[in-house]
This record gives sequence, structure tokens and C-alpha cells, in this order.
Amino acid sequence: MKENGSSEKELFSFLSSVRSDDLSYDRILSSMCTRPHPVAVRAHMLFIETNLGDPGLFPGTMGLEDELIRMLGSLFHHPDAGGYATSGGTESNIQALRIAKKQKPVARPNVIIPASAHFSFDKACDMLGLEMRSVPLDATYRMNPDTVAETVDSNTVAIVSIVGTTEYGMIDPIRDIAAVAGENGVFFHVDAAFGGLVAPFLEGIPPWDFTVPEVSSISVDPHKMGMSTIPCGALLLRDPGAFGCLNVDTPYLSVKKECTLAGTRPGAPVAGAYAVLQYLGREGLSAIVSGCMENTRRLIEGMEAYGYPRIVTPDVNVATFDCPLTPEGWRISRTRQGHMRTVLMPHVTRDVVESFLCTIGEMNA
Ligand code: 0PR
Repeated sequence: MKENGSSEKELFSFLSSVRSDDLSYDRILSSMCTRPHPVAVRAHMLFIETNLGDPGLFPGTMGLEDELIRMLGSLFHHPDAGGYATSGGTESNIQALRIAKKQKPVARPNVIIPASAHFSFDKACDMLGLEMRSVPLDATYRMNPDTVAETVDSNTVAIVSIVGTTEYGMIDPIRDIAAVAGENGVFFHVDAAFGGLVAPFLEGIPPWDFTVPEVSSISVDPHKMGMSTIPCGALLLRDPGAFGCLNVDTPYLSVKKECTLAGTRPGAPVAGAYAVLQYLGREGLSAIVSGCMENTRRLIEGMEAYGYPRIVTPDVNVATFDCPLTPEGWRISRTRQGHMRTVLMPHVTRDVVESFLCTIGEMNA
């Protein structure tokens, strides 16, 4: 640190130049985050100094968090679900597995996850001393309920399924896996970090949320398809009382117990998430999801016209291709199997898709 501070002008000219080293979302097809909605940014700034780690000091913000959870709960057909705003899918998944483990104290606990699971489960299992049983997917890149039934045993504390897989955009057969969880009395966590704000607005998706009675918990991230400011995730529990097993005493705070993983928690992104959901409503969110799905179909059609077939028809706005190209000026990613992976976020508009297809066409010529 310098002895004497910089001038504001000098400082911000430096910060602007650093920021310009970052890529612009315009040409990013590899991210599950997007430019936050303007109302999210405005709400975020209004709550910039709030700390939900000591909610008694910020009762207004705490009420907003409750309201956010209520909105998400009712979107998932259980307005009375318990929940809190996390820093994202990783924290939500860790917390869900902590609860599952505490609910079933066995000597050698294991968790069954699909091979498509996000790497946050590796972290969670490592931290919690859980054996991670990763089961292979079926030919459609979804978790296979029969394989889950063969893998579950008396030491299984949780089964995890995914709504909107990170790499291929698939929705697991939640009802069938729920049946296995139910028969074995096992905690069933649905990771809808990405798809939780997509699936409610799609036609013809089988029930996957709290309407399925065996679903114990759901992760959903407003900072992904909710266009909130980063970081805002949420963990919802069917039984709000189940959070109690995580409580620790916080004697000198304004509340005397805390079940969250983080201590200090920003209220600003919670306000951002609330603002987007309230401002857009179901109709607005549904229109955004329709646009993203339409663009996903268009990209698949365009890539196939150039001879690069889809790997699978995705349930949500993630498209993957058998395509070895590295399109210059664009960011795409590669799945573990080496397939080209694109995420059709709201910033990937129809014009962006056409421009990307032009690049592919030029490389193909
Ligand atoms: N569960 C699922 C299904 C996810 O896709 C992700 C993240 C998580 C959990 C973890 O969420 P957090 O990262 O919020 O803790 N999926 C993205 C991924 O790994 C996250 C991401 C977003 C990565 C933007 C890169 C990026 O530019 O691809």
C-alpha cells in the first residue's frame, strides 16, 4: 500500500483501464451469469451497506429476504418453504448435504449424485466426509433411476438430481428418482441452480419441484437466469424446521442463533433478486425464458446446417455440439467429454446468435 493515497481521478482511471481488460458479455457463450437487469443494479445500490449476517440491524432487508424466499417458494408450489439467500449454488448444495447428513447419523455416510453434477458436490463431500457415489447417465445425459435404486443402501444420506445440468442442460427424471428416495426414506435434494428460473416457464416439463412430495430441498440461483447481481443463490427446504439442525449460538448478535454458512451476508444482491422478480413478474420472466429457448433452437438449427450436430436436445437453454472449432473472438466452453458448450443467456440475443453462426460459417468455408 502506498504511503499517501491516490487521487480519485487517478484511481478511477486505473480501475476503468483494469475493467476494460475484462471481456464483454456480448461475445460470451460460456457463462451461466449475465448482465444484471437494470432494476437489480438499482436495488443493489440502495442496499449496498446492508449485512444480513446481523439481521436485527437490518429488519427491512431481512423482510425482503423472507419475501424473496416466499416468491421462489410459490414459484415452486410451496409458499411456506423455509429458505435463505446464499452466495450461490455451491453454498446451497453444501448446506443441503449438511442437513441431510445431520438428519441421518450413520458411520459411513454416502451421497448419490449423477455424473452430470456440478463440482460443488466434490467440495461438499470433501468438507463433510461423505462418500460421493457418482452414477452414470443414460443415453440422454440424464440420471438413471434404476442405477440410483441399485446404488442406494442403508448408509445413503442423500440423493441429488439436477434441473438444468451445467454441461448439457438436461432435467433429470425427478419423479422417478423421488420414488427411489421415498422408498428408501432418503433426503432428496434438487439442484436447480440454473434451471430453477427456467423450468417453471417451460411447457410440458414433468413435475420436478415441491409438487413432488419426496423433494426435500431445492437450490436456485437468482444470479444466473434470475438476472440478479452477483452473488445471489437460494436454498429452499420443504420443512422450514429442518434448518434448526444447523443452528449455532450467536450470543452477541441481534439474533441468537444462525443456520447460514456465511456469517456476513450481503443484502444488496437479495434486493437485486427481489427487484427483478417483482418487476418482471411471471409474465416477464416467461418472455425472457421463451426468448432464450428460441435462440437455443436457432443456434442448434444453424450449427446443424453447417454440419455440427447437437449432442443432445437440451431441456433448458444450454446447447452442445460435436464441433472442434475454436471460433475467434468468442468464448465457448468444452464439456468434460470435449463437446462444444454454449449457454444461451439473456445477453445472447438473436443478433448475437446470427453473428456467432456467421463466424462458424466463415471458418467452415
Ligand atoms: N449447480 C449447478 C447446476 C450449476 O450449474 C452451478 C454453477 C452451481 C451449482 C454452482 O453455482 P455457483 O457457481 O453460483 O456457486 N454453474 C456455472 C458453471 O460452473 C457457474 C458459472 C457461471 C461458471 C459463470 C462460469 C461463469 O462464467 O459453469
